[in-house]
Amino acid sequence: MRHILHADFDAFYAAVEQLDNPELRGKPLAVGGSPDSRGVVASASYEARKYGVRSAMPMRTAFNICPQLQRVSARFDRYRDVSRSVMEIFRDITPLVEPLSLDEAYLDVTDSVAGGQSAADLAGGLKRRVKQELGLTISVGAGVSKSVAKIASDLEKPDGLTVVPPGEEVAFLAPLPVGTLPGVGPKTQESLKSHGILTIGDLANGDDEWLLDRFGRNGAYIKSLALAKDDRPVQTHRDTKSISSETTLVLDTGDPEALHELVSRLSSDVSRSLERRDLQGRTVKLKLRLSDFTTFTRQVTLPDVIQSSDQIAVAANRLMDAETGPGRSFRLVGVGVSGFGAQNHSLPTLQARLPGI
Ligand code: TTP
Ligand code: MG
Repeated sequence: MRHILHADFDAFYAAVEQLDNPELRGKPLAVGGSPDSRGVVASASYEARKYGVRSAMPMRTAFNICPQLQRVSARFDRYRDVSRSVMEIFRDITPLVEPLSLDEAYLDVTDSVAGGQSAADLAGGLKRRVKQELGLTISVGAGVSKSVAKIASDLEKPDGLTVVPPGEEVAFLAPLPVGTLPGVGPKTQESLKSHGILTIGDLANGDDEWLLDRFGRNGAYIKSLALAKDDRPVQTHRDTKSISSETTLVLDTGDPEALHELVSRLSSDVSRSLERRDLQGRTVKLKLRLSDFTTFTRQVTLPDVIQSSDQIAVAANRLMDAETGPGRSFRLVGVGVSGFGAQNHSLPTLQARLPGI
């Protein structure tokens, strides 16, 4: 049996801004773009959430529903530093840390629990350390699987701590709305509702055939999550060998302009994934499938690590240009970045933490 913690900062960007600027503390705050330039809310403080302000909301709407709202622009470098520091605290507890984004991670604490520590104590200790060393609050969930731990961490936000004891996960999940499950988005939720499936418990008792028919393999997958069957292991960065994104075209094409556009879009997907995981790589790979299904890859290794969408697109499009030609059309294009080895996580983290120690 595994023991997994899921930790997630409360109102991450907004909390960092309130930490750095005491005048913003206790006030409704949104971090994001200006309402004049169609900005959106990236993060809302819990004070702002009382008025209904939420992530991804247009900033103009946020000001309409909360006129006294304070707004600041995002400072990504600062959030990245905080993220590195918190991941280092997590790695002090276990080397098995899987960052999901700058502000959340899974921790596999199976060994510590086997050694006699309780998941509740480990989670509580983690929260205390983060508060002491970084001045910020995280919410932590503990359970025997990733999905249970993740759902648990969200339950008592902010500053939450929810432990689901082994064996109680099905009962824990049953009363929650089905949309709480990772993988059940608004559309799936709507469709499930039309079939009378409102809670995770309803889904756990759902008709296999209907689910398969309606959602394909994802139907079986979400039902297994509802039954608390989830044996995905925690994967550290060391296990992440590459990040990629690919698309099968509706119509095969050899048009250089269309291919450039596609490669640029895939590059931006890859860049976003890299940013979320705080990874940079040196090798850019292009995967191609021709109309006759011949599949091959081309790759280039650069002198320096890269992460930005433009840098990836330049390298990938150069590889693409070498493959386009008369009579050649493509049915699949993929872009990937690998070669993360050159990156050193611990150095900047240590520097960022020194002042707090
Ligand atoms: P979240 O963890 O989803 O949100 P949060 O930390 O602000 O609030 P909480 O966890 O307490 O509900 O996302 C982490 C950060 O990612 C968030 O602070 C800002 C950024 N983000 C965006 O930029 N746009 C978005 O739409 C979302 C959801 C998050
Ligand atoms: Mg968060």
